[in-house]
Amino acid sequence: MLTRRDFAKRGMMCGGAFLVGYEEAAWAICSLPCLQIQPADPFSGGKQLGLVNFINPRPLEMDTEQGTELDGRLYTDLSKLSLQEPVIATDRFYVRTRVSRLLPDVKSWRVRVDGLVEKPRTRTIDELTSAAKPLGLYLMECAGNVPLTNFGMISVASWGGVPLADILEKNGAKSQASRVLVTGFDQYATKSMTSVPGASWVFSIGDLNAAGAFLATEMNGNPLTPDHGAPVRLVVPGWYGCACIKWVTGITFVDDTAEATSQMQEYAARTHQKGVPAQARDFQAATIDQAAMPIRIEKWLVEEKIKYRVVGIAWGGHTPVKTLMIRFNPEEDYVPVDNFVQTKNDPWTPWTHAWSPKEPGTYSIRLTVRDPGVRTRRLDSGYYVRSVEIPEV
Ligand SMILES: Nc1nc2c(c(=O)[nH]1)N[C@H]1C(S)=C(S)[C@@H](COP(=O)(O)O)O[C@H]1N2
Ligand SMILES: [Mo]
Repeated sequence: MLTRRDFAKRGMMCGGAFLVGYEEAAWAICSLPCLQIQPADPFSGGKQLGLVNFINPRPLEMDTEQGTELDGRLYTDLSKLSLQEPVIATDRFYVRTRVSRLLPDVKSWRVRVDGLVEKPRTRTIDELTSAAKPLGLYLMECAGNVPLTNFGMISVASWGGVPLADILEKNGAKSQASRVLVTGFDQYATKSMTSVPGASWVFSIGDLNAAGAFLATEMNGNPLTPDHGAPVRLVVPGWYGCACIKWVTGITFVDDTAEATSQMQEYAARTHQKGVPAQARDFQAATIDQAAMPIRIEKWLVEEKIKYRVVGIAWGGHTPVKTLMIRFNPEEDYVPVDNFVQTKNDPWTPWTHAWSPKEPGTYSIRLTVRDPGVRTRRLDSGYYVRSVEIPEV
């Protein structure tokens, strides 16, 4: 049997495998002659001169932890993403809220399963880790991912853990138990300047099952690190990170009258709710719409001419889209992205596009998806637009 690691190796040996859907397709593609990123590569024989940075109002340290506890962050430098390897190393995976100084001992950690159940019980961390299995590659994005932080609050990891459905099933929930409240440890030694402590979220059981939610104990083949929620966190594939509760302490069955938590209310606008509902049942699923953005602009010299290559990612949504369109300024028209093949919505799909700007100047790069029926609220509002200053053409 092939292990995940074998797949990953094959994927890496075979340039372009990732473009056609990493996991399923790596095998199929690699038994054929390896596909290149594109058949007629306009950059072949050229030399990459460097990168043109996106315009950002303030300089920012990427890929390094800064601050502590609720104000602790790490922003992932997306410009380093490889076209072949979708996973971000754990020490570069974005962090929103660093571990509390008051976190209890992880070796004696337990998760309560209680509320509207016949009999409450607890799961020890040893029970959870011994039931853990590899669950695949999933993306996480903070709902508050913004240009000011170079959109560095989005990453992909290979996760391991226990499907939440396995835990929910075995508990003899009462008939009125339609939802579950997942609670994380949230007491900090220092008061936050910017955030409200209290990370817990109420989900409908149907939403959790549909998303394939799981309790993760492993990330990229190792136990979770403290900043990523050790010893156990929730991952809800396709949902914003605010629902992916770290340091999980409890899973409580509740009914339709459950109140929205402070975390849900803090994130209501950023998860596109209508107002700030008081009750959990009035919250829409905090899912990520199909989205796309450029992550780096490469400057090349090809046959004595300056050329640019835009590299980007597409993610979110639940049905792959056929065409992604790019536009380099409001006066220009949208054109289809050269190399974009999305076969899976999760994890992200990298894409590339050759660009020869007509003159030096400032360009604002915007993407759009024209597939009917695909919801793209953030793309529609220009949320992921990035600007660059092109010095020479
Ligand atoms: N207990 C707890 N869980 C939490 C948070 C928190 O503050 N406390 N922040 C949430 C938010 S807003 C995000 S985006 C993700 C980030 O997970 P990461 O830091 O591992 O990337 O964790 C979520 N889980
Ligand atoms: Mo977040």
